[in-house]
Amino acid sequence: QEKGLDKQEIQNILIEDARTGLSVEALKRAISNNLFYVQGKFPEIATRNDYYMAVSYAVRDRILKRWVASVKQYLDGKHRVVSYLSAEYLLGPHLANNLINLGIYKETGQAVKELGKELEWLIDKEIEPGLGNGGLGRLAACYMDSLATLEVPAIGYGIRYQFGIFEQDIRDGWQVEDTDNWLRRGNPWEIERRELNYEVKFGGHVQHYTDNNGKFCSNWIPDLVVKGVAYDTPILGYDVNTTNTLRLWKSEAPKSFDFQLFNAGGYNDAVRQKIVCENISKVLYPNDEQEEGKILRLQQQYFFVSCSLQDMLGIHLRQGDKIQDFYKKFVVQLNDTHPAIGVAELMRLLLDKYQLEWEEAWDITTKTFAYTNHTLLPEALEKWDLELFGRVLPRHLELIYEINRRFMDKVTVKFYGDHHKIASLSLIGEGPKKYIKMANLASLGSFAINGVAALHTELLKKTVLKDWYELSPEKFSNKTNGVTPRRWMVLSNPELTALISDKIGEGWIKNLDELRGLEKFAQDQDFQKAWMDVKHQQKVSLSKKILQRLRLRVDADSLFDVHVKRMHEYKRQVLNALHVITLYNRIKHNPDIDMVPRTVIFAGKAAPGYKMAKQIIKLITSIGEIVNNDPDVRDRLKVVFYPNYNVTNAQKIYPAADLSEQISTAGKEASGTGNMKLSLNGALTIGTLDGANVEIRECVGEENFFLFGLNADEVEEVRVNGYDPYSYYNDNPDLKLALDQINDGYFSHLNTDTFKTLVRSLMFDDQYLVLADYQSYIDAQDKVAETFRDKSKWAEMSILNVARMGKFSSDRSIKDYCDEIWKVKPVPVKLKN
Ligand code: GPQ
Repeated sequence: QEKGLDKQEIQNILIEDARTGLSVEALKRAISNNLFYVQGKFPEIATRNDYYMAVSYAVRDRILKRWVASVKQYLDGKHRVVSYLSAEYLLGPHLANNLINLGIYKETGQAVKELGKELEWLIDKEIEPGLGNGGLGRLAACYMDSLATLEVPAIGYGIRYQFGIFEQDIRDGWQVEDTDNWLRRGNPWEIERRELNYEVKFGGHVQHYTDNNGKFCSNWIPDLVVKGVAYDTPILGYDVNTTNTLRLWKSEAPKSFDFQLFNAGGYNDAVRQKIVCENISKVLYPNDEQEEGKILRLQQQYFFVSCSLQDMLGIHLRQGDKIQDFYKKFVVQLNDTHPAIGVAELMRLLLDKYQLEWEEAWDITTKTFAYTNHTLLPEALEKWDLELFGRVLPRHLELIYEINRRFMDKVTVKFYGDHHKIASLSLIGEGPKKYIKMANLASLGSFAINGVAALHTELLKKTVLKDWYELSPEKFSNKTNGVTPRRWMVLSNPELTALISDKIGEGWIKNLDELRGLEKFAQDQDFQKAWMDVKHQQKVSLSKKILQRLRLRVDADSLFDVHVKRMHEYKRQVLNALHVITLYNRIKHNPDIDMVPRTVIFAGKAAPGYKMAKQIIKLITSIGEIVNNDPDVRDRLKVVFYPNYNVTNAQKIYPAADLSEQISTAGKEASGTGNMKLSLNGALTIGTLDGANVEIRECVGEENFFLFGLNADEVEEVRVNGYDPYSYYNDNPDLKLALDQINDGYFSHLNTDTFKTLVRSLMFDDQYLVLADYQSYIDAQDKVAETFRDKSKWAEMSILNVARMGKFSSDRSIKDYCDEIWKVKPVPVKLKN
């Protein structure tokens, strides 16, 4: 035993060979080699991207070694595996995250420096894979990180969109969209697995016949066959060897197909077919919590789910296991209803391909799937027009009819005479047009159903999934969301990380509850000062970015009031905008008013077809134009709309936030996760009792949380009694003034059309009760400002917020899923030569 190294460490050194060593020397050699042998360049002519690639490949080699070890280990032991099905993964840039999880950030920085470049400069070159819209896709990414960190065998399945979420630009104050060609410079993090591909059928018709044994059989004759090719991205855990797989499917034309046509002289048809096939994984639908009902979207869903299930069955059978034991090997988590077609697809595979009997197939299926619901918004609940569905998936329509027939037989007996309940449980909705209810398919086909925050789960049981809860209460549980502290603290806020680790060690990075150790320093003057210095430093950095990007100077001493998330009426960016106008009017009314200077920072994308959300962006930028250029305002108020909110930009914004805006109408936000990230970066929350805000407030203490607004029950009550926005407008002069200004064109060069629909909605049919919460919100904001004047008090509250946020690590969420739903255990991975 040498120099206090333990056995494991010595072994680790031995098994890191010349190619995958973690020392500065080894990294330097690897980067140089890659520049030469992979990029075909030498330093004099290498571009920034060449260096980025060279470093990334060096990192990838080190991850591959751990990946291979993980796969071997999983296969040897026949371990139970979590399969996460998600139409979205909002991963964020890989390089820096992998350096942190490998523990070689410093070493790589040094190696790159010795090669005459700056690591940060390369990290900033990466184009993030934006394969998701917002919270749902980002949650899947946090969960992949935690699964690997907790050493749980897992595979994430999804779609390799060629174009991810659009890039947002602001022109003349309006959002404009540009395509996200994220693959244009190549992707060093994925491995194309041409040999791993499956055929997926679409359309056509189904033949029925009885085989020689008298068995009733079905044969689906499609009119389109698409090939799904696997692209694997290794997901390395933090401070472990475990490296799981994110397997994304790209759609292509099967070779045989176009040749047939080609030989028949149908060249144009062949080319058209190829395009049809490739279109399926071409682009991410940019709607957040809004169902689209388009054929292509259904095709996308079925495409990736079918590839994934075929892949799992293949893995299972290759290990020599019985098909009947499939559910013991894999537990399949449905990330919302987007992959719910998997229930019918697994039935199809078990019945039509593996020739099982119905009861046996249904038993396996319902022991395989678990379903997470992410929303209570009715417009987000997926429904497919039955006729359209039948055209795309004729065999699945038959199966859904049969699943439903058997289910309805039971339900009709159980709830005899209760037609309303029976109709509500049916997988098929009636009306002028019949439709398929995906939440019902997911609920019936799963052994577990969960919501994503305590309040959300309770409301699910009372509203959207009420009948399902009454039918099978044992299926329901809550799994409050979490976020990974690796990306959202260590990576995005290294200064805060260093300060925390200096006080309580580094254990918190893997065991976030250890943040509790900061509590005892909350009143420590020196610590408070160091804490606020870090925050100030982050605000200076963000101010520089804002100056560069928007040519707007903001004061790093002002209160950074941050509202960043998708643009949605229920998230109530408008309520915040009304507050900004109110502050502005106070200044105009009393130009010498002594107020706490604020910088109000908004960011977020609007779905391209969501008119109201786009109008809200225009409102914010228009207010900014007036406020930011009014000499009366001086340094007391600034409004920023930071364009193209994505993971990269979020990592820059969170660390600089003083105040976190979580102001959705109570009962509308399922959980929220930005609320967690901001609080973990020391921001205090102003928020309603919605989603995970409720639990955050419980944890940090009500005295450290700025609460306002109606709660979910009161919101319901106001609605039942008839919400009358006009009365709030009439009775509140400040509110009246703000709304009149918007309406009269004060912020839109006297153009009264610009915000017409927005104002009309607020005053006459707003479902989100903005005006009802206005005064309560203003009062809470005044309290925020007063508190901010007392720097020591603010620091104390900020420290306590962070210290008490341990619950909101995605490690905790994943542990709960593992113990209570998935029944999987960690499988530590050892490196061997
Ligand atoms: N969420 Cl259904 C999305 O981001 N997109 C969706 O399509 C649906 C939900 C969000 C939800 O709004 C947040 O409250 C959650 O925190 C998040 O999912 C993760 O559960």
